[in-house]
Amino acid sequence: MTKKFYISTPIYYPNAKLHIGHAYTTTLADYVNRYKKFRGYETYFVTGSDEHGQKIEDKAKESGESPLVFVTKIINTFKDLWKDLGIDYDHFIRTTDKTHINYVKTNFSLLLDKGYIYKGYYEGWYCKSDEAFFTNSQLTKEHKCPECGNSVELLKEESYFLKITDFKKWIKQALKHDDILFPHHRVSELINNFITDLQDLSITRTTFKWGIPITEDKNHIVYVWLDALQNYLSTLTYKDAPWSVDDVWGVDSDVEILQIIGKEITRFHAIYWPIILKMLNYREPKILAHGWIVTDKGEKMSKSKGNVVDPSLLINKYGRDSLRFFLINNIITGEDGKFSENLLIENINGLLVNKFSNLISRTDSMVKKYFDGIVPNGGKLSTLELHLNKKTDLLLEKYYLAMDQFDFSKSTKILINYVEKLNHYVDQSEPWKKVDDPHLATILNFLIKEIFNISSLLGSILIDSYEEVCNWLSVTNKNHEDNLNTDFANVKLKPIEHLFKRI
Ligand code: ME8
Repeated sequence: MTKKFYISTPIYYPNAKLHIGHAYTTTLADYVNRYKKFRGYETYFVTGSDEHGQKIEDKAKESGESPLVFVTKIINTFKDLWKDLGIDYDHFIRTTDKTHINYVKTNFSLLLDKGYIYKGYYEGWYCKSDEAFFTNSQLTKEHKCPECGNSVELLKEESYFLKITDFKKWIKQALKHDDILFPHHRVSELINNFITDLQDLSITRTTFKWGIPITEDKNHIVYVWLDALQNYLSTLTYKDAPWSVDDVWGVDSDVEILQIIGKEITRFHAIYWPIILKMLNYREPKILAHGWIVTDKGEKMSKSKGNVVDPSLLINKYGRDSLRFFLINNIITGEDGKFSENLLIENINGLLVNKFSNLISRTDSMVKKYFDGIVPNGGKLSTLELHLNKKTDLLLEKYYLAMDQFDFSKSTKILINYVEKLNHYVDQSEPWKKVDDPHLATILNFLIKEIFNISSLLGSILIDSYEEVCNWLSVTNKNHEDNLNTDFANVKLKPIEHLFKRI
């Protein structure tokens, strides 16, 4: 039976254009999704936009538009960015879609019926820009929002609550013992900072209108997080969804799940979200909370700080493969990592040009020079090739392990390390000195096979380069691990440009 994989990104707020931080999360998700397809999985990849809430309502007002007109314009820029970055998602969900709205309303009634929702009053410090309430003890010393540092206001209003505290013991145990949250060190952080003080979650608002109205009480709209989190379920109720909610989230499901998020929304995804799932009799998610992209000076990039980098400019200037590679390789998965244009250029020149591109162009010119561009048949392997063959087996094992442990930045190091080994093999075997030696054919046959192997693995990141390599080798049946170790003997090489150029 084909194995199945479900992957999601956060749904982003359409209050401004996306920046490199959002591109980071979505690139990671695209990478894993392509990798899983390569391994033979059927996959479903969802991303989208989180459109309700006071912040968006205010922004739309400022621009003199209705909220829906305002967000629709911004969402088009999201979709353009994903296209430019090569993000191959299956579904773009909008929380203003009728299907999603109906789903949220129905589940609200269901949770109310089950006794998990009650009506009361909420009083707390509210941060508009994070759409989140904080208790007194969670505020900073300066009495500001602990997440973004902005001012908070004291609010008291009638609200419906979700009985989160009923599940306090359960979630603590689940976080400790089940593999819900990666990297694991975030678990103790979460337990120490949030579980001890855990309170029921306020899930409706009466002070603004831009949200999903509940059927039971016309003054209340669903508060953004209960609305937003359920996109991961409702996406499976759309007409074109390949699987149902039960197929993916049912307790007996064997679909693998991975939800990639930035670390600042871990509290919502690793505490409230599993509890909501539990209330609905669904199973636990698997969450990877990655670190932040920070500036050279170590400041978090964010819309509110105005220090963001526009990924579209980088794609135009350096190409999407370079940006995708940088993000996955240079930001240690799970930790904060710096972005600057200089770091990107160093990465392109040092790894993609000097190592990867160079390996292909030197091999290409030798096949063209010594064999008229037709890949020769290989003969008996020498110890050098046999040694490398062993390394290839190990490479695959190590690469698959890193990917399956969600250690994406390690996975690229493993691949680049193999590219280095292949370059070293060329230097050691000195094909240019073997013009009259029958082993020359074996060397070049072997190199072409290994270049295809490594390009196929890198192909989940370097999507355009992989296309070019396939074109060079006339490969049509691509992107599958069964094609590894293809013998290209007698294939006429097509022209190939330098995949990456020195900057
Ligand atoms: O939080 N570094 O949306 P959002 C790395 N709508 N990743 C970053 C980043 C940075 N500097 N800045 C943003 C929301 N991100 C909610 C989510 S989900 C049910 C609702 C990425 O537009 C990272 O993935 O503020 C982070 O979690 C997300 O963008 C926040 O996007």
